Amino acid sequence: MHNRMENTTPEVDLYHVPLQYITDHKEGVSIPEQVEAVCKGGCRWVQLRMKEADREEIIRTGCVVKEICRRHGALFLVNDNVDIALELDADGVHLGKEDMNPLEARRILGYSKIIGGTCNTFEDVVDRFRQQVDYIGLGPFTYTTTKKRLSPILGLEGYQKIMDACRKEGIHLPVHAIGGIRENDIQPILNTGVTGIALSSLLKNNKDMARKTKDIIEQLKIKE
Ligand code: TZP
Ligand code: MG
Repeated sequence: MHNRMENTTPEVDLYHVPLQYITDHKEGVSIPEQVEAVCKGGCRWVQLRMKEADREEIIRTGCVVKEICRRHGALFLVNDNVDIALELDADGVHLGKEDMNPLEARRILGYSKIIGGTCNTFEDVVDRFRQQVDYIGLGPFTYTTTKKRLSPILGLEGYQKIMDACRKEGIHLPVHAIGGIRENDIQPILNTGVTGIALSSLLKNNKDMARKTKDIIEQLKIKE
């Protein structure tokens, strides 16, 4: 199989953007404020995830978040909704298993946009790779309350198995671990071969989101 990066054209090399922040509701801190904080801390990849909001609210918030991301040179992706990603002219979309097929999303958004897909098993990875996604979100690492209807937990062993199988089968693409990741998990997770992490709670639940983001980025750099 080929390296996905050979036949796509996102302007950014996703292997080199190892931290993705996934937005969530936080009492007293709006989503734009969250995004401003993580960008200030050095995060360069934001996924707008607003599971409880209607289309209008997502668009309204997305316009503001996109401008913050642009100002900081951060990628701005939208969760689930290809049509909202299109309307906002986002950098891309992240698609779960119940969302639009990535090939269809590609047809709609074009080759310059980033399309990511959720995976829980090696079979999912093979499917997503064949559907020409630019990166995958692989998880959950462990239990988290951020996502409802969580897929089976992978743990370190799960990541190791899947990443080994990817290497064996020649599947090379950026892989972000996701789901319940705490600070002490980061190095062991990276050691399995994943190329980055996607975080919500760990950053969101910190009083100083910018500072925590900076700390995490330092840890991700050590790996390089
Ligand atoms: N998918 C699996 S976990 C998750 C998504 C979108 C949210 C992030 O999890 P956490 O534990 O809040 O970092
Ligand atoms: Mg989804």
